[in-house]
Amino acid sequence: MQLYLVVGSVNCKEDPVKVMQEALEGGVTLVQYREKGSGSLNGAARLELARQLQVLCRQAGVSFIVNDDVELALAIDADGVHIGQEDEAADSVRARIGERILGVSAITVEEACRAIRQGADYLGIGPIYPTSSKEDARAVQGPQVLERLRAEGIDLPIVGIGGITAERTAEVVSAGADGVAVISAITQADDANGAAAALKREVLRALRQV
Ligand code: TZP
Ligand code: MG
Repeated sequence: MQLYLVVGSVNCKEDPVKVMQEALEGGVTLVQYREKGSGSLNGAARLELARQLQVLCRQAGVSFIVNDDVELALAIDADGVHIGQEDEAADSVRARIGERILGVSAITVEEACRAIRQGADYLGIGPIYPTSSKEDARAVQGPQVLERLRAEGIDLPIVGIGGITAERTAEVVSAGADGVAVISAITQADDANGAAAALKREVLRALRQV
């Protein structure tokens, strides 16, 4: 959960395969394939990119999770699925994916508790800060949302997401996250390897202090 990269063809400044290879070298610990938004790939192209990214993750020993698309996840034997509040219910996805990793996006204590009851393995919480990578993002929560969830006894692994940069990482981890999930901080960087390494350094430094 330390450094979670969310990646798809739409958000990448360069070839997603190159971006992800560099990001893995920089220390990414988990990858979510999120092929969404205008201009996103469908059909065979979507499947092909998923397969290419999955191979790189396997070589790096990093789990590969698919956003929303349970069929795709099962077709490529992905390590897991990530869903939001407006997607298929978590218990139904859990029944379809068996022991694979299930991540659920949540903001409120109620959403988090329901996700846990329905079989989530981890929670994605955000947007913590303003983001331009998700058109239909919910209201900005601030790191306080993480403190609130931890204070309510939510002890599942959590990644904060939304507008997170290396500079903001310590604040997110100190507030209760086990790691950070990013799109643009890595996929829009001139040097994805260096950007990932800087984020990872900040996560590890912050984790030592909590
Ligand atoms: N879910 C909540 S915010 C967000 C998602 C997928 C986008 C995060 O992208 P960025 O570029 O790291 O703000
Ligand atoms: Mg979704």
